[in-house]
Amino acid sequence: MSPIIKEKAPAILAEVNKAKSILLCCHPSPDPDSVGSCLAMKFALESLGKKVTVIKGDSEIPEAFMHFPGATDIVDMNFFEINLAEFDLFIVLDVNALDRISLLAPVVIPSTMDLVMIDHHQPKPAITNVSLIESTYPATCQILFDLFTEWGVKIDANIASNLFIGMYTDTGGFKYRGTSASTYKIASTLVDIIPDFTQLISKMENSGTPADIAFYGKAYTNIKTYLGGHLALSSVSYADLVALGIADTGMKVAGTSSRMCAVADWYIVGALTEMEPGKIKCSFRSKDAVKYDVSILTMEFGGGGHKNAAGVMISGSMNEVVEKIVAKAKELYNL
Ligand SMILES: [Mn+2]
Repeated sequence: MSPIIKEKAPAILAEVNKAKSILLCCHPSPDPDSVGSCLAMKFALESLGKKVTVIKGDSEIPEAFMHFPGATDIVDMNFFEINLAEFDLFIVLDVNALDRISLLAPVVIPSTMDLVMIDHHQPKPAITNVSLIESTYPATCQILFDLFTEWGVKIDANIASNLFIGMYTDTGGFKYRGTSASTYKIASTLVDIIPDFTQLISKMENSGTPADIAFYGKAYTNIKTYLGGHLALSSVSYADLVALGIADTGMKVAGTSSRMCAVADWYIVGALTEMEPGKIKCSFRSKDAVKYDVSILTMEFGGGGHKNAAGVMISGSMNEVVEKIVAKAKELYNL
C-alpha cells in the first residue's frame, strides 16, 4: 500500500461524503484502465449511497469493452454535452491535467463542482486541492484497489472485473515496468472474486475485425529505422485509413507500438497514424525507461505519459513529423 494513497484516502472520502451527485468521464481514446477505473469507481461510490453518472467523453467506448460490468450504463455524452450544474463533484481518473479530459475545447470546471484527480501518469502541476497521483503504480485501477480498501468498500464482482481488466491492460498482461509483487497479489485477490477472468480478457482481446489486422499489416509494412537502427517508426497515412475503411483506430495505434518492441535492436519505437489530414497520433514505447524515457520526448511536443509508454498528437505532414521526432530523439538520447 502506497503511503500517498493512505495519506490521501480520507480527504477524498470526505469530498465523496459531502457530494450528492458525482460525475465521472472516460478520457479521449479510452483504454481499459480509463473505462475500468470509471466503472469500478461508479460501483464503489454507489455502494456508499451516491448518485453517479459516467459519461463516455470525447470518444466512443470501443465495442470490445462493452462486456465490462456497467459499461452499457455509460452515458453517450462528452464533457460539453452534459449539464454540469447537476453535479457537485467531478472525479477525474487516469488523467493528470485538465486538457487531458477533453481535446474538443478548453475544459473549465464550474465553481459549483469540486474536483478530485486520481492518476498514475507522471505528475503535472496540481490543478485541484484534492489530487492523488501515484506514478509508481502501473495502473489507475491498482490505485483504486488500495483506495477502496482504505475506504472499507467491499470489492464485489463488478468492481473486481473492472479493476482487473484495467490493471491487466495497462501492465501489458502483467509484464511492463511498474508491475510489482503488489500488482500480482491484488490481481490474485481479484481473480478469486471475478466469475471468469479468462473470458473477461478473451472477449476484450479477441473481438477485432479483419480491418484491425489489415491496419497492423499496413503499419508494419511502413516501418523505417533511424539513429543507428535503434529508433523505429511505423506510419499509417490518412489515405491508408480511408482505404482500410477505419474511422476509429481505438487502441490499434498503441497496440502497434507495443508489438514493435519485439525487435531486439529497436530500443525506442513509435507508431504514427495520421488521424485526419495533418494530425499525426504518435504512440511511443521504450525498451529501457532509464536510458530512453519517452515521456520526455512526448512532453517536448505537448503530450505526456509514462517513461516506457507515452503518446502525443503532432500537427504536420507525416514526413515533417517524422523529421521532428528523429531530430528531437537525437538531441535527447545518446544514440
Ligand atoms: Mn492508465
